[in-house]
Amino acid sequence: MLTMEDIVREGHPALRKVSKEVTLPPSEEEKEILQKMMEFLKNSQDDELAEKYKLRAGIGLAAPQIAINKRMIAIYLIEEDGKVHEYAWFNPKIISHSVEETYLESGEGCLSVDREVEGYVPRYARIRVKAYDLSGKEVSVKLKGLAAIAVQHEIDHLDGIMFYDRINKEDPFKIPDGVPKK
Ligand code: K3U
Ligand code: NI
Repeated sequence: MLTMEDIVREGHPALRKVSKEVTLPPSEEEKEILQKMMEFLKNSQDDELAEKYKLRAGIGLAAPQIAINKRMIAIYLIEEDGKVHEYAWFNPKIISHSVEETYLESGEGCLSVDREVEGYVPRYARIRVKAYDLSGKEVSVKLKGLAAIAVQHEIDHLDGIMFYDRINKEDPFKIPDGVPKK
């Protein structure tokens, strides 16, 4: 199983590389890595396992965060209404998005960043993602809310982008231009 020791932190070169596409169909080894990434997320959200293995809770993980520069991400998120977002994806790509932007008022965090970074991270409010699942089947999923933000955060990792790169340097709490006025 993966633990926090497997997660690389700021300064590791893997976090700044553009990751390579996975050749399809994925190999058994690539599928096992992606399954382990999903297992990590589930364990990290299980109070007992998180305490036992000292895991920080995460809803998303990208392969570069375990020093593997391949385009693979896992998302595990249960929304308040019970909707489960469980995605283990190869070669995810945003194929369309809203003009409208959004951001988390609490800012974003990252398992590869051991410090608080304050500021708003502009994200598309709605996205459609095309990807390949663990069986190698093409999927197309429409997302909004935290799930959409998490997927954008993870795809950024595949492109060597950290969430704080997107925070306005002069005014970290400036409401992004694409956010509708209340
Ligand atoms: O957003 C997080 C969360 C954890 C438990 C419950 C609810 C929310 C933790 S931060 C997180 O999951 C990162 C993971 C990372 F760094 F490895 F990519 C992804 C993320 C998703 C959405 C917003 C900000 C960060
Ligand atoms: Ni991150």
